[in-house]
Amino acid sequence: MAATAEPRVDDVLLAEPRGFCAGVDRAIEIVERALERFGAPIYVRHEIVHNTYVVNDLKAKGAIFIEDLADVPPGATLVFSAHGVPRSVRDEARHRGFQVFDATCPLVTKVHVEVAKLAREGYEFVMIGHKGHPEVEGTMGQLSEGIYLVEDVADVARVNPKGDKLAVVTQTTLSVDDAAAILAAVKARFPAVREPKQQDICYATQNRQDAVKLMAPQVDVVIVVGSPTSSNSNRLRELAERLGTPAYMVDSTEDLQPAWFDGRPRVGLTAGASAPDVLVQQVIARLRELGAVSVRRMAGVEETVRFPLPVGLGDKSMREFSSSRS
Ligand code: 0O3
Ligand code: SF4
Repeated sequence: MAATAEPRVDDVLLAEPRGFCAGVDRAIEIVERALERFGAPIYVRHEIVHNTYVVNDLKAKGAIFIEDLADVPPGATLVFSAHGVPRSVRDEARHRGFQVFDATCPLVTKVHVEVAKLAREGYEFVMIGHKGHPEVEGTMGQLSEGIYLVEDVADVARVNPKGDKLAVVTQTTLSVDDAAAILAAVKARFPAVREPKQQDICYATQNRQDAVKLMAPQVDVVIVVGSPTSSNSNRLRELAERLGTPAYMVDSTEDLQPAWFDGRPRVGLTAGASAPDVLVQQVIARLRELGAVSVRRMAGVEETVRFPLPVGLGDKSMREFSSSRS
């Protein structure tokens, strides 16, 4: 019997931008610098970012990832993950006297600050996000009450605020289109609802989704590099599928299945905000083994956002913050 030929990839199109955002870059650097400065172990509450490779790499360097502060010994150095923490966690860490470095993305902190400020003015909140996600727990956990989670349009009907001052906030990594539909439903039910001046969905989420919207119609299959726990990576895969292009998420090259490219020679490649470029390069190398002869970068928005590191973790790192929203 004749052997079946392996499916052939011809062309790889790389989405721009893709991969690390400024918040992820900063969060990983905080753990690395804490390890350099204070030595192992450094405790990290929750995965610093939702990526298997990043977490394993930091574990190998001496980071210990925990979910419960009860697992952190007295006197330890503790880093909060990029997704942010509820106030109760921050308070507990302070009471137990840990040396804390906060790797919460400044764009998540901005949402926390807004929630706290408006709550003092008497507002309640609708939060658009995914139940159980650490960022949602962190943002909702800025208040002890008066913040109602909606995951979809149907949930909006179930919100029953006690007063008449209502504001809306969102998770930073949502599907831009889903969030707009849910926000429209919130505004239809509560016409006076207060919206953020600038949407909470961040520049990186917006830019990566915009890039997939451009790329997906030009290819036969989309590969998203990202871990299953990564919300923003899942949204990229889902978006490509919604645009009619089969799409798969891979945590590493081992997940790539040649059958995906059967009769689909044009491959689009992108990566979630927490997926390191080394994995993208490994995927490209594997696609070359499968026959790819051309690897082209799409034109896209250049991102220049940089966030400074926390005080105590470095000076040469005080990089300027400039905005580059698309
Ligand atoms: O929030 P998400 O699951 O997408 O988190 P990741 O994959 O770690 O990516 C970084 C985004 C983040 C820290 C929250 O905005
Ligand atoms: Fe910050 Fe956006 Fe990156 Fe989240 S995805 S860490 S909010 S820049």
